[in-house]
Amino acid sequence: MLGWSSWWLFTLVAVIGGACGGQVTYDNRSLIINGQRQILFSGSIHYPRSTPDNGMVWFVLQMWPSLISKAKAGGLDVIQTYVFWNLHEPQPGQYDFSGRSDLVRFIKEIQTQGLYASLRIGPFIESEWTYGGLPFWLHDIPGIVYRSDNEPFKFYMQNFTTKIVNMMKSEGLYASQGGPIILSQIENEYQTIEGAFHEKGPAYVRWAAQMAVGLQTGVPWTMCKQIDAPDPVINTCNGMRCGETFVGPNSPNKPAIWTENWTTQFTKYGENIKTRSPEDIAFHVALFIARKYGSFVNYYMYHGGTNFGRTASDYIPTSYYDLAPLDEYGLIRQPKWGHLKELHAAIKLCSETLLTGSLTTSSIGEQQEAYVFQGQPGQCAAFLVNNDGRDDVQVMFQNSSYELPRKSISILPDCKTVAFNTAKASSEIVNTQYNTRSTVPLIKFDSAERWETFKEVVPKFEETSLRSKALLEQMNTTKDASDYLWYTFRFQQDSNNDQLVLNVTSLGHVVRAFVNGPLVGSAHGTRRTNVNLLNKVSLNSGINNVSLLSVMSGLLDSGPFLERKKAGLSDVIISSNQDIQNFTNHPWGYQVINF
Ligand SMILES: *[C@@H]1O[C@H](CO)[C@@H](O)[C@H](O)[C@H]1NC(C)=O
Ligand SMILES: *[C@@H]1O[C@H](CO)[C@@H](O)[C@H](O)[C@H]1NC(C)=O
Ligand SMILES: *[C@@H]1O[C@H](CO)[C@@H](O)[C@H](O)[C@H]1NC(C)=O
Ligand SMILES: *[C@@H]1O[C@H](CO)[C@@H](O)[C@H](O)[C@H]1NC(C)=O
Ligand SMILES: *[C@@H]1O[C@H](CO)[C@@H](O)[C@H](O)[C@H]1NC(C)=O
Ligand SMILES: *[C@@H]1O[C@H](CO)[C@@H](O)[C@H](O)[C@H]1NC(C)=O
Ligand SMILES: *[C@@H]1O[C@H](CO)[C@@H](O)[C@H](O)[C@H]1NC(C)=O
Ligand SMILES: CC(=O)N[C@H]1CO[C@H](CO)[C@@H](O)[C@@H]1O
Repeated sequence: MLGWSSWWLFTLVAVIGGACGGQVTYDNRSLIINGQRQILFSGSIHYPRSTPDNGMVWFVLQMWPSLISKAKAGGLDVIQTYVFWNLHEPQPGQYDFSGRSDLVRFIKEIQTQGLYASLRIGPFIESEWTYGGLPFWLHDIPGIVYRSDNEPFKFYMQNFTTKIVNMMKSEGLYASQGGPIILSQIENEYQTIEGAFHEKGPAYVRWAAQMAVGLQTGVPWTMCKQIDAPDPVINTCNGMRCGETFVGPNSPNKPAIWTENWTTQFTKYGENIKTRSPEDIAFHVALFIARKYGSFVNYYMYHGGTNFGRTASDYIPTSYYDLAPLDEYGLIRQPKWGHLKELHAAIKLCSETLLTGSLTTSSIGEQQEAYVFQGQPGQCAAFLVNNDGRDDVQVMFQNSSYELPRKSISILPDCKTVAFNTAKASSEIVNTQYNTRSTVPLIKFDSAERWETFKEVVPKFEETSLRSKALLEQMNTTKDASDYLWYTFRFQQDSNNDQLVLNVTSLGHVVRAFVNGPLVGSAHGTRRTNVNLLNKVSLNSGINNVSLLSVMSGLLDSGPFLERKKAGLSDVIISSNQDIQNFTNHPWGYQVINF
């Protein structure tokens, strides 16, 4: 914790050191800011996935300033964020930019700390965020088809994009106005679904590019994973290995930019937690710079944070990219943070040579190659690449011998001395403790007065007011007011029978079944499979009451025709050895649970 006096001093220094933007253009080597080519390291931090403050314990919960300063200390130049449409426009024309949604405050914090910002407006963002960032009210706009050459969708997309751009302009936040924003993104990985829209796909891409460019931000626009991004919009690479997979800019005057480089894989319910080693990340960053003239690399995520409330998409837990260089709580995660910091420092030692020098590639072994950038007389930088995943090797380069660990790249900022090898962590990092988190209790919730209990009533068909003769689609019924929808029905049975099976199929995501009162079973699906509940039940002679609670774990965030996607129960059957009773088309009663 800083004392007050040093806090003021820190703020003063930070303001003086603040990023002053300038004209941003580009050529085929890099973005050009105020006439200077730049190699930029960027990291994604999404403002609504952490807390600006809570007005109470500011030094603990004021996360934005500390996240940004730790990113800066890790060698980043740029903070990248999406803009979250459904957070900002929960109802048409009603906006919210308060608290965790305070985009302007977040961008100004980046500026205060002397970094640049990259604003991915989308406004479709995917991002494991509910409905991919689209407000659910779009669903009920007549004739709408999302992300296509469709007038209603284009109207609302242009309306929101304009709102955000105008807001940034009125606060003077574009680099062209002296602010920190040097780059903006329109749409998001659209190419992956473009084919589904036939000729309306390319038409939409052209429209989106033209609309964005027409907003005159004074800084370049990108489209990620979009090989046909129209000039002057820059097509950028997303993925884990852009040094190998990126086909390159689609026009000879555009730079090679990597907008999404996974630092780990996001976690899904029911699946194992996967991570990515710092050595693998560093290898591919160095390869992208050496082999593709890469000049901008963004880590997705640098800090993942928390999916608060109902903001996560289907089957995504509240913790987001906890294994990123900054963990969910904003604590530095070693060795990832430190390893990447050393990589950034090594690249910065030779950035001028990389940005102006001419590149020659040569073979220095069967699976080894050298990338040499030759600049002004005396300027030379080299990347020695060992693609061999099994063996460490000894190579000769410019008459000197170098040891290259398997699957690694050595960076020689002067073509002589190894400043960094992507597979070797420095002893300083090796000696820090990995993967430990210590916590200090601040508040205890152990007094009885702080607690209340609630007992939920299982509604019966009689008690419901919304009725239908068939199974209703869940999202269209809840209108996103809740994740919980009761489906109830009743039916007459002539004799007692305890040899029956209740079979419920649901398109998402959890089902809990109550028969004549008690819970008889529950089931859930996964990101790839539907829910199937099969439970033995016994029924009484007379009226039986079945209540099925269908729970969604967030709305879907991807795929074409999102507006037509379905969730909730699709088939309900009760069967015995002799016969099947099909309740799919039967009188049903519904109740939306609002908390
Ligand atoms: C960049 O453009 C210049 C001409 O402006 C050309 O000579 C050079 O080969 C290009 N470099 C790359 C990497 O495409
Ligand atoms: C957005 O649409 C609203 C009506 O819903 C309108 O009042 C507003 O002017 C529009 N804004 C822009 C920037 O087009
Ligand atoms: C390597 O050695 C050869 C022969 O001694 C010499 O001609 C050449 O200039 C040397 N190259 C470098 C880069 O030192
Ligand atoms: C949504 O519900 C309304 C009635 O509230 C109905 O008219 C409409 O057809 C439903 N749409 C879909 C896609 O199910
Ligand atoms: C359960 O119902 C589904 C959908 O009607 C059906 O495909 C499946 O075969 C049924 N399972 C059993 C065990 O009856
Ligand atoms: C089902 O609900 C009705 C109406 O509340 C009730 O009369 C009936 O006893 C219930 N059936 C069972 C088996 O609990
Ligand atoms: C139950 O009825 C629905 C709607 O008519 C039908 O699609 C489904 O195939 C039926 N299921 C069985 C197992 O007969
Ligand atoms: C190309 C690629 O793998 N893109 C992924 C990058 O990360 C985001 C967020 O985790 C995913 O949504 C993309 O599919």
